[in-house]
Amino acid sequence: MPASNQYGAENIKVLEGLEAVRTRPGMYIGSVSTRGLNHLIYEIVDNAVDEHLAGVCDTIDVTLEADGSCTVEDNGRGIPVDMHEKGVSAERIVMTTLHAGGKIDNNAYKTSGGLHGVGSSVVNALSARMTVRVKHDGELFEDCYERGNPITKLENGLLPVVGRSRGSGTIINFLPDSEIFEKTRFKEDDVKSRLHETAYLNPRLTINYEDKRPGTEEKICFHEPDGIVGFIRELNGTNEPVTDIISFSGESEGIRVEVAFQYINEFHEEVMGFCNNIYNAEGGTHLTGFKTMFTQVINSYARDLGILKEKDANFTGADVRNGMTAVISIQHPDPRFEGQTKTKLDNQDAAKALSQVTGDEVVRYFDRNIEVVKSIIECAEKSAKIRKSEQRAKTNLLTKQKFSFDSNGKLANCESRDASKCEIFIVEGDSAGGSAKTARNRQYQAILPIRGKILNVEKASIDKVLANAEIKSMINAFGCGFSEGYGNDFDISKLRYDKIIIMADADVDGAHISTLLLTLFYRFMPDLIYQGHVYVAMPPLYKVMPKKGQEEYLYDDYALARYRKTHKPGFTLQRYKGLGEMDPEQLWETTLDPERRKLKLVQIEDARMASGMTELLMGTEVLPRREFIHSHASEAELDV
Ligand code: TSJ
Repeated sequence: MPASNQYGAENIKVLEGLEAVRTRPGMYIGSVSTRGLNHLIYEIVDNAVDEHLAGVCDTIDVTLEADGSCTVEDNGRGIPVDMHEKGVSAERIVMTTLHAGGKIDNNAYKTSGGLHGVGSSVVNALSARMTVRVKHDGELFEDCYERGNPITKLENGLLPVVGRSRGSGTIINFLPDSEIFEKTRFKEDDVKSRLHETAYLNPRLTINYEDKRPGTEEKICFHEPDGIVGFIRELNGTNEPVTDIISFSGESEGIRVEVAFQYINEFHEEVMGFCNNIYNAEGGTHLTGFKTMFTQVINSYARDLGILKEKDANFTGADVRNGMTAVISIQHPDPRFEGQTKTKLDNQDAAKALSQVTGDEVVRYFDRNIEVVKSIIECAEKSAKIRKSEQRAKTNLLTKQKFSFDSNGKLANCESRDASKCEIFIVEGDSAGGSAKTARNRQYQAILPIRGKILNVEKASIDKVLANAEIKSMINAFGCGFSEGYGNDFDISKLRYDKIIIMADADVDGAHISTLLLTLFYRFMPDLIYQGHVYVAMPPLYKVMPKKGQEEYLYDDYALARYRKTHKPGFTLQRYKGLGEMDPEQLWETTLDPERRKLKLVQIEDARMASGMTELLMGTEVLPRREFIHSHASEAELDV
């Protein structure tokens, strides 16, 4: 059989595979929202990072092109373009086969964390067009696709040469398909922070980022030779350090382990885990291995130093990590993931490896730096003291005030007690709260108005948090308690609402309120977010009333720009400054009615970012705060 015929048959199967990706894109990239869109870039960049991990690539260029496409170029060996056993260029197989197996991507350290590592073919399938260029042996090869379908004619199964090249490498340009994605504009802030993170995790890699899109033009070089030590430095920013940044690495169970940590003078704990350079949002065995051993080590020093007496109980893990910022990065040859979003590392050998390397290296450091151990123990003592007094406060809250929410009259509860059908709207401001109470479907929609700015839980001590009336009424209304570092009284099975919907104005203050609420949930009720119960309502920004035809609500400035292009001028435009400006009927139509409203499901990364932003917004530094508010003021969507 001639090679081309063979390929013909193969091709049909291939396209069926990619068609499945287009039918259910969410299954491959998580969602078709901006998150999924940005994920396309990370997927392609991860392929280049794999080449870096193979030791044959030190530079990756990522360009957001003016036409909305993205170009990723590396200086690696170039995707193999030679004849594959199936009778076509290997590059074709890589770009058109789901989970292209075999030699081509059989890389021991291939990224495969959760949603990642789905393969370049998925990006190809979800791109209106994609161009692959490979520099190899002085020649420039090219292959073009539309929606995953190859449109370049092969010559005896091989790619055409379109020019000369110097060096070797791979250049991918792709334009996300607007038939698939809700929005096709990459979010530069997410892209930049992800690329920066990648640079921290790969200290010998340089990533050149360029945004060529009109209005957001920018060029940044991400190169972080200090690696995760630099990452800790950035995470801790200008906080007052309690210790130096301590770092160590080692190998155990065939797993490479790298750890860096530092204590700062804050009631805070942030321990981030990465496996094969992919962030593990839900943590996993590497983190538990580290934490368990670290707790053991500190308690053992505390006893040796006589700080804990025989009768004293050990410090808890949370005590010991009070003030800690840590990054744990491992390279695992065969990572497995579990959890809600498949981002929780599941390999037991990773726990063993972390326990072993941490036990050896931390003790070695602490033996030589005993004053560091003492400062860490001081942090733990502060935490233990608060833990004990708060335990009492908490018992009071959960027993005596259990049903205060009904008597204080703020919560307008719904009639149904079937949690799976119930929703609670957290509404900023009494006037919007009043409208919402009138507008809602009282059968299954509850309204909880909150007043003013809620407490910033990032900075406040736990007793202040629990004393805050707004927070108390939320905890009481949700019905499932809360968890914090000192113990876990959170029981999601008691949750009284399937959806918790944050409803705030589409302006700076509203974004701020949302950020604070997300921070609260992230710190004290993270399972609400992990299990997908938290949403942000998206009230419209505009109402347009044409002279003839249907009036419409528009949800952002893009929608308005589009409307202007597609409609005759002379329509009336109403801009909503806040939810309070809508009458109950409008509020129902635009924001409450499940048939018509727009909700944004909050993901754990959103909350993590919100928690970081809270520091920016509430911190003492005035400058970044103002800059942040201004740079985000135009984003009508609360895509924090
Ligand atoms: F796949 C892709 F399109 F997503 C992509 C792949 C995107 C980008 C920006 C780069 C790459 C890529 C792939 N860069 N470098 C490589 N290298 C290989 O695929 C390769 C080359 C040679 C050998 C070999 O064993 O000789 C093995 C591999 C995996």
